[in-house]
Amino acid sequence: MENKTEILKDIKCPGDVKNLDKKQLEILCQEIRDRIIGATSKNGGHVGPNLGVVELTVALHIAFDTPKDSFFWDVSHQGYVHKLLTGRNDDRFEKIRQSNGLSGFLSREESEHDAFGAGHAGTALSSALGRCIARDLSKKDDHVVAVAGDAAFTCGITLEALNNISSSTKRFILILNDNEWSIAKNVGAFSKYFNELITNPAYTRLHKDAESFLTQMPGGPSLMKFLSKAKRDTKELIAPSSIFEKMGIRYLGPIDGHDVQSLVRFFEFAKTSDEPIVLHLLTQKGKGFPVALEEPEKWHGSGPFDKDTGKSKSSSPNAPQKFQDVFGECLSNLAAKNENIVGITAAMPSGTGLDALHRAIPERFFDVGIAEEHAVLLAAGMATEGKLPVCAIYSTFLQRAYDPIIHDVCLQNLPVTFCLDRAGLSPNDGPTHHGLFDISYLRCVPNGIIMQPKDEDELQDMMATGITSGCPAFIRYPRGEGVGVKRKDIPVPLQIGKAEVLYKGSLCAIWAIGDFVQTALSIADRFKEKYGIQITVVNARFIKPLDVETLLEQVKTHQCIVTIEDNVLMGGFGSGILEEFEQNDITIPVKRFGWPDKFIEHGNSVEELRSKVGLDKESLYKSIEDFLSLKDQVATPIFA
Ligand SMILES: Cc1ncc(C[n+]2csc(CCOP(=O)(O)OP(=O)(O)O)c2C)c(N)n1
Repeated sequence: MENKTEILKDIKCPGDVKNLDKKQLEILCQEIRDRIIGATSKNGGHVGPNLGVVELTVALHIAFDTPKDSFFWDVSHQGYVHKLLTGRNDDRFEKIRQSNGLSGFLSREESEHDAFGAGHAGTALSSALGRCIARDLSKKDDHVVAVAGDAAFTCGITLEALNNISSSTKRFILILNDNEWSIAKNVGAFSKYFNELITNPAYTRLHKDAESFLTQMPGGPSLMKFLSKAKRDTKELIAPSSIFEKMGIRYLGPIDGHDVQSLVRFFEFAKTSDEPIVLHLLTQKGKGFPVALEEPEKWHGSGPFDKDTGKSKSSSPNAPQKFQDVFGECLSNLAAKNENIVGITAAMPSGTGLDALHRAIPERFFDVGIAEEHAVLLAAGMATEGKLPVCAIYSTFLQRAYDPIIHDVCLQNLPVTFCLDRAGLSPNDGPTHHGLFDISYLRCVPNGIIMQPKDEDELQDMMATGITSGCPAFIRYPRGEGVGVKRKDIPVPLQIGKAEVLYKGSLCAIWAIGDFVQTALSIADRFKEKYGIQITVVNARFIKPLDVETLLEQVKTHQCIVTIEDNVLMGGFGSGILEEFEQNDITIPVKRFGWPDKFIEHGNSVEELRSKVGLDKESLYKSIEDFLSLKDQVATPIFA
């Protein structure tokens, strides 16, 4: 173990970290950092969060024994160190978030050391509590540890769990990994409160004393007596009870989250606690990588970069603007002209592009923390007072707010506009982040309109349509760059429920949404070239209400209908068309293309993942050709 690069290589299972000495642990932590920076520099990943939990994770694996003991990581984007220590330091780590590489999150399928998978925030405390209750019922004695970032305390679910812990179990260990950042700077009263705890000299002194006490005399009960006495003596004036203690959860902190030996002592102590306990750890997001320390928001999640300079490798100067940036710019322009427009984000100001509104009109920008359910209710309340709220929430995270969408916004027909970025695939993130369900979960709710633009200019028009519609409006658009079309200076509201017929033809009409419109056009071009047949291509624009008039017209002049969408087939856009046919007693061959009834893994790119289920351009062309029985025939379609 003398060679500087030897230690991590020899860690094959968590037990291997237990016997390392102080110096070896220091080297191990450095090697882990190098490994994370090396791997993420190639393919991107959650750099800052992982660099911040190196010591904390090493200490966890020294003090606890997974898989007997279990860790419940909130979001689990910070699980790379845990992966490296649990037998996954191989080629798959090198390709993390890529095809045949490890997932960027924890996954029960990936390892027995991953007690619980995640990707959405706020799930750690509730799921860990569930595990504790099950353990207690089974009369087992293993330890359950929830690790949650400070931003997890902006989530309603975290608070619901906190409310439930002390009445449900005596043995619950919570690690609060406080780095003061969500993706952006953390917001809200809890964040301020944690800061007060950190800066309260009484706590700092008390726990410095506690730490040195632990160093001298390891042993939980004595420490507890010491702490209780200290509090009694000072009648809580010097060390006021934390909010956790008032909820029946013993609080210890603030604790240096980068000192492995000290952390191990605190964790060993937590194992002996006969009451639920929270350890408040202070960590630095991006620790050990100066560029990440300087810009924690940028380095929360990064694309490929030069590991020496930190310079991004993925930015191509001539790339079209991203949908999120078009959204932000357009909203700021619309809001400048209409003072009722307000923007709401649930902890994703830069990811959604809503930070543009923050820069332009800060008083009409609201970051509510990781609180999608609250964000939607807040919007509903604002709408009752004449405001025109725009909720910018990723498709996958809007799932959190389903009840307020139905019960508060749609039932009361309130004019809230939802802009759902990341509709479709988030290829590197995988199943927790793909936005493949929103059409199905929104289409069945009365009163709302649902739109999907084929390009950035249409996104602007749809925003104008939604905001002026007077009803709930949902606009879904994909992650990443637009197609590079020229945008009008002033967006024009669309006629609600009217599709755009791009090619007028016969035989078959393809109804597509989003970027599949472009695919449909190129398929039509190929048919024209190969068979001399012009087929119809429709940009549906509105998933709801469907342009039934145009659809029923086309039934008279076409022999089949094809639909293509970036959503699960069940309950999706194509299903809506089938329902219309059923309602109108129409029987016509229909072929729907969309995502199958299974979770889609992570992978390299949208195109690659689409090709696995036959949704890439070439497969679609061939499938439609087969459906029309055109193959090997020249200009004699079977339906002719
Ligand atoms: C429901 C939900 N909304 C938004 C996100 C996007 N998101 C991923 S990580 C993160 C911030 C997490 O901050 P924190 O828990 O403090 O951990 P840190 O990254 O600072 O270590 C957010 C907002 C999410 N994962 N889930």
